[in-house]
Amino acid sequence: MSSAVTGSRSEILPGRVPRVLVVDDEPALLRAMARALRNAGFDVTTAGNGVAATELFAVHEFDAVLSDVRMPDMDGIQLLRTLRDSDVDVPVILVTGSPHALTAQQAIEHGAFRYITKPVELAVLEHTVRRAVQMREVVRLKTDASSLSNGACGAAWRTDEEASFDRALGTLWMAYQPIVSGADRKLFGYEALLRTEEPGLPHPGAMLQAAERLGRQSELARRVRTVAPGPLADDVRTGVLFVNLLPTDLMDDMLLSPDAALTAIAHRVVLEITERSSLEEVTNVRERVAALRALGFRIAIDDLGAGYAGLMSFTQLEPDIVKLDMSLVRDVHRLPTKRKLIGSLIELCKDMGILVVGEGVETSEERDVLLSLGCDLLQGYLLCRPARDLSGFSWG
Ligand code: G
Ligand code: MN
Repeated sequence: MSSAVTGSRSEILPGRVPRVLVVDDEPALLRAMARALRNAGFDVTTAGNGVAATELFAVHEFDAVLSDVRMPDMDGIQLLRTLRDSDVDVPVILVTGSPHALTAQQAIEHGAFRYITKPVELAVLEHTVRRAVQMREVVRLKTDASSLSNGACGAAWRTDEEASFDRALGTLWMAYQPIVSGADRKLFGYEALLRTEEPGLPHPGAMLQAAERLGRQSELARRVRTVAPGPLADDVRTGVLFVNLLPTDLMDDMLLSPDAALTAIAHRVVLEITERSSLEEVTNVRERVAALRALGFRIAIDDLGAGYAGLMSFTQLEPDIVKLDMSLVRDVHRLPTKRKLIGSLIELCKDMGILVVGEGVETSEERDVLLSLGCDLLQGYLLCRPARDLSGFSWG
């Protein structure tokens, strides 16, 4: 942490050290969070429970509050409500060990600034607190300006898009779609696919674009990687877990963290890197991929045939698995050119010891042509749609 942290005190609040109140009933975690924030240049006060926190508000002003959700007597949600009821408009960041949709919803309804999950990554913690303090300052300035000009301006320290993104992050879940072996018709594994309950961001593409606009891609990616193992984590019979990396993921050192949820089951995880976006912006691709392999991860090229990176990604990533994009698979039984193309790609992959997945298989005709061409693995609506639970599949 410490010196690598971006931004000095003066950059956050001119001429003043921002004051943060940290509330948690677990003394060790309270100390660790307080220490990390002090090292990052915040003036930190701690409280062991919600009641003590509200009492502190009677005598101090804070620029941000970081609070555990589950605490005896007064939990984090009650603390948030108490503050709002007494018109204290401080950004509150909630921290929880059990990311439950209901709590997320409640947190957002009562105007939590953000909602982060345990195990807390100190870099995320610090970044989030920094943003909270900055937003508070923006609101202060706006409110001052509007009172001067007599205009109406609510203390909305979050934009609508931030609020929507927060709700999406809070209600994020994964759908799982089976990937099946063609040779023995047995389950090979599942791909985890991002889903949210937020109507403002109804599909993964919208969520990714919002993350990009808000500069919150790594936050989304980290959340995906934390949630993805889900029901597969403790049951090896569920096979291999395929997880989509977001374009910026390869640049995130947290991906290599030995403590991360995915790393714990790395030998059962295939990281899918899409061919749709270029790897040009990623520095040291080969080193980064080698480090992932050293942890036990396998690498797949996703959406092959849909992007422009083409076969260059083969040399950059040296994939273990290649996933043929559904645009190639669609109507392969009717289109000789597609059949030839897929046939050659499969041959090339076999030569290189790479497994091939046919994605988006919707008809038995597509399935049969893929199998006749030697495609190792199949995925698509024909076998099973993505679902919240680990579903079985039918051969179609
Ligand atoms: O880019 P990637 O291949 O990870 O995207 C997979 C997407 O395709 C998911 O959103 C999933 O819901 C969807 N999908 C999975 N199987 C099929 C299919 O058979 N047909 C169509 N149209 N979409 C599918
Ligand atoms: Mn994919």
